[in-house]
Amino acid sequence: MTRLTAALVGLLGVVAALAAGHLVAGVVGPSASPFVAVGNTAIDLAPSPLKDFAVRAFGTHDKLVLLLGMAAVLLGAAVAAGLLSRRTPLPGTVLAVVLGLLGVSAVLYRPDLGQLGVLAPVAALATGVAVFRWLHATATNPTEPTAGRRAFLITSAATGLAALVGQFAGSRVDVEASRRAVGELKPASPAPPIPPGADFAAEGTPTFITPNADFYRIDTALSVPRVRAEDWALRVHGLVDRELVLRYDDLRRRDLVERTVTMVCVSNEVGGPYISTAHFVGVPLRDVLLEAGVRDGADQLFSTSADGWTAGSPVDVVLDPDRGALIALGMNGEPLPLEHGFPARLVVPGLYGYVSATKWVVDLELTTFEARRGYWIDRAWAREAPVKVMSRIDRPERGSTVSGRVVATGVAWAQPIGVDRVEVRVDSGPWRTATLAAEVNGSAWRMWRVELDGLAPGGHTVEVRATDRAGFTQPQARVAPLPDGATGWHSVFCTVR
Ligand SMILES: Nc1nc2c(c(=O)[nH]1)N[C@H]1C(S)=C(S)[C@@H](COP(=O)(O)O)O[C@H]1N2
Ligand SMILES: [Mo]
Repeated sequence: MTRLTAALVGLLGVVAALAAGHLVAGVVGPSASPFVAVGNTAIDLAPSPLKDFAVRAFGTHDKLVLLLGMAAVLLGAAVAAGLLSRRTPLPGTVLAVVLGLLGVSAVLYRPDLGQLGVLAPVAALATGVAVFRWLHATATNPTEPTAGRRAFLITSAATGLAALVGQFAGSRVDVEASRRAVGELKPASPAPPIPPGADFAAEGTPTFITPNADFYRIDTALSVPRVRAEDWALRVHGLVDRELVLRYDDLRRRDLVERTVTMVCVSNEVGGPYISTAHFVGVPLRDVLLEAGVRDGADQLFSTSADGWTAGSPVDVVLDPDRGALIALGMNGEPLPLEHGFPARLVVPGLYGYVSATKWVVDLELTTFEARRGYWIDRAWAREAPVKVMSRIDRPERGSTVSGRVVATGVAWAQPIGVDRVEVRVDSGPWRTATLAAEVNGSAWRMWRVELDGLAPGGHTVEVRATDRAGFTQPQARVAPLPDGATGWHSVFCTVR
């Protein structure tokens, strides 16, 4: 066998195995696909410092980096095993079995997959071994060199084709059709319209409402959970008077409410981008919890998503009628996009996402903070995480050169009570009070602007700080996001021409 053939045999064996696993996963659950399951398990098992580093270094591309890294390792191993197998098919067979078993253990470790899930990696293992050994035998057939070559080519083409079919067939759980079939989610009480002048978008702030396509996305899911509305149910149980099981239609037929909420991630650095605002439509979480009847002693609402991710929120917060926590079904006039939690998610104003905003939510358990710990709590993040008052400078941009009249703009937030004041200073000079845009509500961000006149040519440092409605001013000292959110003043260096 030539080196090239040997490498190809190894490569095709692995590709065929992945395709078979993916194909079977299309039936037993997309996240059972061995590649995805191993990736998801790697995410869950990765030590917290590594995960925090990945988020810092690659931001929301961290998953792509992981997938590409895994693909590179896998293809490298396949080629190496192929090259080692020029005399005997043993090394390649061993690799196929080892990778298959890795897939099996990853699937068994996933909390969201039933026993049937192992069928996907088992199919991958069997296909990998069979295809590899068949190609190997064909390529090394000494009696019929031309027939052998032809058979090899045909098998290779068939494997490639099967891999393609596997890619397509594997991802066919028709959740898009289910989402389209939902139609309009018309709120009985719509949110007040956003007043004109609620943002300074023409001068560099974000638009007040973030379009769904631009809404920041943070989650541990390598493949977005694909739950159809008609298959979805939400169980409410634990320390309650009566257990509830709510179906999608049960919820959407109620009087839906719409609320304008700014969500923010605890991993957002000072000046960072993981913050967005939407009109969320759904059912008040409080109403559902009161229907179930929360028993004394329950201090934690423990929510679980379809993929096994969990979060714990304080019961007094989610029961607070002024807080307005939602079981959201829609966002900005559409059913939730798949990556933002279709069919349903939680939205709790004033709490960071990791302790409240469970996407693809399927289970609400009333319990205690003693009894259960959410996903990130065992990974060094704080149990209670209210959003901290914060402000960000959007203009002038960091490192930019500006000329003429300098207008500084940005956003500030202090959910759920709202922003009272934003101040800006240049080169540690006196604080100037910024003009605030119209207030929408205390749970949404507030845009600000200030004209910085009389700046001499040269470099300048612009700093910002916000004060909330309780009179608490954002502290100056920089604190990293871990364990309960960053603080410190955002500052930007720019040059005036
Ligand atoms: N199922 C699930 N829900 C989740 C998460 C997750 O990893 N899995 N991440 C949370 C975090 S950390 C944040 S900040 C918000 C982000 O919501 P978004 O992606 O819709 O902006 O979702 C929360 N809900
Ligand atoms: Mo987050």
